[in-house]
Amino acid sequence: MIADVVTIFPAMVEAALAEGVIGRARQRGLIDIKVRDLRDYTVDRHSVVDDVPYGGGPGMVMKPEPLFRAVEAIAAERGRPSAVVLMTPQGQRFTHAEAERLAGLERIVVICGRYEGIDERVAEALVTDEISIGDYVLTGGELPALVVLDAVARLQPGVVGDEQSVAGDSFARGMLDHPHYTRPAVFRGLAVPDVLLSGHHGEIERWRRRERLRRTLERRPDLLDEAALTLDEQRELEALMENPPEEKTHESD
Ligand code: 4FV
Repeated sequence: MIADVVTIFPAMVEAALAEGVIGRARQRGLIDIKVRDLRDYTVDRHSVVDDVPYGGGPGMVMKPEPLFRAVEAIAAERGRPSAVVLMTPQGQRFTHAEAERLAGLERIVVICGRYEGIDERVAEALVTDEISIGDYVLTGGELPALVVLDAVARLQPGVVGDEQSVAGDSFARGMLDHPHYTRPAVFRGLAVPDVLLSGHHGEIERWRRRERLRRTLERRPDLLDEAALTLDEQRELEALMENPPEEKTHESD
């Protein structure tokens, strides 16, 4: 995975990409993410990246020239990108499936907007994918870009130590994840479910499967329409729908 992020706040993006699993994967050369300062692609002595909106109205708009120069310079240096992604509330909603699609591409460029947005000619002539992380307005595209880069990078081979945890990704199978517990077995009177202490792996897997289905049914039934359920899961789901477990009140959890 080769990615370039174009932003007016490179330090903010670099800081987040330097830590944890992603930071280690970059050090190990498993993924190659470069952070580009948009101001490096301005030609005026004030490194101007924004201007007033045509037609009036509040705020500023990001100018097309620096963004075109940035993407063209990156393409000249790293090869033509497989995708130029613009983070925007007007984009298609980001999903696990979208993360898997982007993870399969060789080179992506991610543009982080600021101000009211970017000149539409960038989206028309340069951008291949407009992606939104949710129906709310942020002050900038940097956090959305980091969400996408994190979700895509962890799908790269070797990035997440135990491949199992990626293969078992909840959304990879279209369901919510089962609950997780660790020591102590009892904390403030709250006990870990006995089955998890049983060492009975078959029972433990059945319990986890039932919990994934129960939670998905309760919290995100919409996911079940798309979920690729095994025969056992389908049977388990029918059983859950026939006799839904009693409403869980907080302390009984
Ligand atoms: C956003 C989102 C988002 C809009 C104006 C940046 C801001 C500012 N991006 N998903 N939600 N972007 O709110 O992706 O330029």
